[in-house]
Amino acid sequence: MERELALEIVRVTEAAALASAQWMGRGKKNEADNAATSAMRAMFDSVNMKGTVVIGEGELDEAPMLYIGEELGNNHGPEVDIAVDPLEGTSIVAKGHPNAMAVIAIADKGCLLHAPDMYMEKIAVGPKAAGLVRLDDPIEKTIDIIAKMTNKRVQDVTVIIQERPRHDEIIERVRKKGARVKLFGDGDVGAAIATALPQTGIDLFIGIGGAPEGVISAAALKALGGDMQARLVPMNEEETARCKRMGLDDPTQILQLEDLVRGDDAIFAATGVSSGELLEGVRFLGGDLVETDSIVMRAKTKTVRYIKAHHHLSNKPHLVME
Ligand code: VTB
Ligand code: MG
Ligand code: MG
Repeated sequence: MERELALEIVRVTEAAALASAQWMGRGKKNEADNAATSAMRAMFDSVNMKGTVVIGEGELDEAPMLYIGEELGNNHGPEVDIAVDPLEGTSIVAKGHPNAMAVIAIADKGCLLHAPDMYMEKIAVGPKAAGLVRLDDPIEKTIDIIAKMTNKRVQDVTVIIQERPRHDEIIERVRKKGARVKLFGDGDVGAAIATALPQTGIDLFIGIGGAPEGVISAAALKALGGDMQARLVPMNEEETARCKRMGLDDPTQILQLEDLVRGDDAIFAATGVSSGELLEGVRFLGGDLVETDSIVMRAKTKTVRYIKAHHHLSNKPHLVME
């Protein structure tokens, strides 16, 4: 995969963030999501690649844009699979809450798990504990391993968990063990990636969230040298059948990082919409000036770039909210 693609992709997440940030706090999550999706879709046309959406906004008959199977790019350049979440955290943007991002993961054709839109159990850690944590280990044991590998006291180990009733038991056990719990409302891509960025102080991400988000997170964790294990959680016969159709004979098998994203030719890019663990959100600075913060990384070289950009909305009328 060509390395220029990494910088091209940031332009795409920036466009989605710029468009959706204008919807922040307006209580309209669908409008925010649509703005991100159409801005992202339009920008993809100019990218040098022959891409196919494998994780997107839905099946062909349910999503007008960025649907699974849609071809993206200008047809020149590498053949790649694309996973997108134009607005990871639609309801947080609607409420003006933190943590929303526009995200894309790209890998060589055939290298991203074609995760259906269902729940997935996930555990993620940074480089220091990579290869040492297991989804099925008791959480108490996992925390001990992390304390040892990060040279932290158990009471300083920080576990990030999505605030949902389904996580009540695990939250209780982490607290009993004496570790710190950081709860978040929405957006588990940022939470999973935060474990692999030392400046966040977050050591472990655990819980059940979206499977598409799991694959996107995995691309970033690969580039950051972190680790992840996952398992799909089909809730009914139909979801089980969907897992089998995508080639998983045992839908509840443990998926390693390598099963989620194969090889090391993967790129991850994100632009903050509202401020979160890894990125600041979009700032409207007055006049037509808008500032964005993005992160882009490549698994092959493990280079991580933080890109701050100043945009002049008067030069991007197609991204301005009507
Ligand atoms: C998950 C998580 C996402 O929505 O899909 C979550 O992966 C949905 O969980 O990051 P619920 O069904 O409990 O609401 C996000 O938080 C945002 O898309
Ligand atoms: Mg989405
Ligand atoms: Mg999402």
